[in-house]
Amino acid sequence: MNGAESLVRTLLDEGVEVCFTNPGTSEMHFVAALDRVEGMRCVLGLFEGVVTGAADGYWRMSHKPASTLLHLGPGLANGLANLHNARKANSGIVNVVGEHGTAHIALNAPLTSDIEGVARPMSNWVHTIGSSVGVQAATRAAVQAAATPPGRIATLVLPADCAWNDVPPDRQASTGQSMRLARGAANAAMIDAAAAVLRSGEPTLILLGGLACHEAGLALAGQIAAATGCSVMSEFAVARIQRGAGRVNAPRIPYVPEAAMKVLAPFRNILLVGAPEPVSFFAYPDKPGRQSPAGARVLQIADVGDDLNGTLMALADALGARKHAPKGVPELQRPALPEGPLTLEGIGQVIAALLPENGIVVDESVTGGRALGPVTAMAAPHDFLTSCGGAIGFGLPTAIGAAIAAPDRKVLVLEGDGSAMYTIQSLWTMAREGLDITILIFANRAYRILQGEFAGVGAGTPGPRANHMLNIDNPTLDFVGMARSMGVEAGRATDLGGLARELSRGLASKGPYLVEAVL
Ligand SMILES: Cc1ncc(C[n+]2csc(CCOP(=O)(O)OP(=O)(O)O)c2C)c(N)n1
Repeated sequence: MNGAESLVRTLLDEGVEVCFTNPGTSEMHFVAALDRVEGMRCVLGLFEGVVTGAADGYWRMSHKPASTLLHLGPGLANGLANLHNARKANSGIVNVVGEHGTAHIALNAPLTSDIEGVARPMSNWVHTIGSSVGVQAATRAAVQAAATPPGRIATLVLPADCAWNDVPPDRQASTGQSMRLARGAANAAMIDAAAAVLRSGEPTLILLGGLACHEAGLALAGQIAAATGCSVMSEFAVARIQRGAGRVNAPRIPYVPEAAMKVLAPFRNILLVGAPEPVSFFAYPDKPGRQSPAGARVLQIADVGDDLNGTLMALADALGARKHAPKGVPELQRPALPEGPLTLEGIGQVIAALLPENGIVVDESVTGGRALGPVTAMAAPHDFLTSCGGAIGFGLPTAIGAAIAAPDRKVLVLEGDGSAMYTIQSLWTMAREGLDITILIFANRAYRILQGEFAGVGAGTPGPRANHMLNIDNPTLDFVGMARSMGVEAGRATDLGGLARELSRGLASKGPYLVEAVL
């Protein structure tokens, strides 16, 4: 057994069953090991942003780390934006990054770089393997780091000689799986403080994040709301929220700062359960960064890595809320399919009407999806995944990982045309792997959000050169053609009737299907 085989065997032994890859020469022994060792599903991405984004989506739906295989510093660097998103989503990922053989590094060959230096800003844990004998222990430590609550980015650098050198027979035995670290226990003092706030009768918001946005946490928050009259919302940048008919509706805080501040203005108290304090995405001249109203009390009841359901349960018990039916549970209401021109409201209705039961929605529609929240709150129950780090190019890769983690569920990606172009080669992986993903492209032919942000930051009105940086209409992007060229069936919609037909076709198929909605 060589070091590469030891790595693959140890990953499998630690429960890592999927590897998203984009290899090069220094990773060939790892690739060879995939042939020799049974059980690792390997998925090729044609750009490293696809690879890292897919690992993010896989964790969000399975709560198991996937591994990536990346080619030295530049391969890792190509994957960093989606590693950033994954880190902000608290996703656990084990990156395996190939490195030159140890003796070769001093020769400063073209691909030589400071891999640890590239890895560190987007990783919680970084380690370079020293020998083939050390592979097993290092791999176990990497998986343990990735699985540490709430989920972390672990980057393991594998020099080529550590991959190709043998592990002597007397060092091959399994050392046993690594320990999984537990979530932080509910904090009794914080629960007492939160209960006192909720009993005071002052306007209070429970703001949920992380795993508190799954069905059980939402239900507990809904019981507390029923008992105390408080409100329940979720963070804007939510990794995965379970929503739709039959589930407590915890609307996300809006993106636009003015809208967020308006929503938060009534509250004297904000209790954070797995969510950070709400702040604006960006700094704007003369606008505060914090969105909570001045003078409001903001209490962090539990951090995202803590036992959030345990915290909510203890809080509900302290308030005698467990006997109540949860407040704010919408009933199923499918809108009638609208006709007419493609408006964002109309598109929202079509999506809400057609959304399949238990679907997974990956949202990177940017401005296109702003009307979706209320209408899909009454749609069939679904999981909703959004970008937590704001680096665009997240949606299509994340859908790949989600589809692989949940193969019996339909994935619907809502994707801005500008964002789609960052990782468009994801379509090829979807076709190759036969993934059950429907993609709706909001083809507004512009960086629409930036047109609003231009005024928002006080830059005035864009002139011709500035406008040239904010439009993507010339030449026209042909998403149907791009999809077909990568083996994905596709169709175009220019009105709401056409959208309903195209979306229905995609949702009825078992493979990837792209719909370009021309706005
Ligand atoms: C990695 C990265 N590069 C650039 C940006 C800046 N940015 C934010 S939104 C956006 C354009 C999004 O366009 P599109 O997906 O078409 O959505 P729309 O704004 O039209 O709704 C850009 C370039 C970013 N957020 N992340």
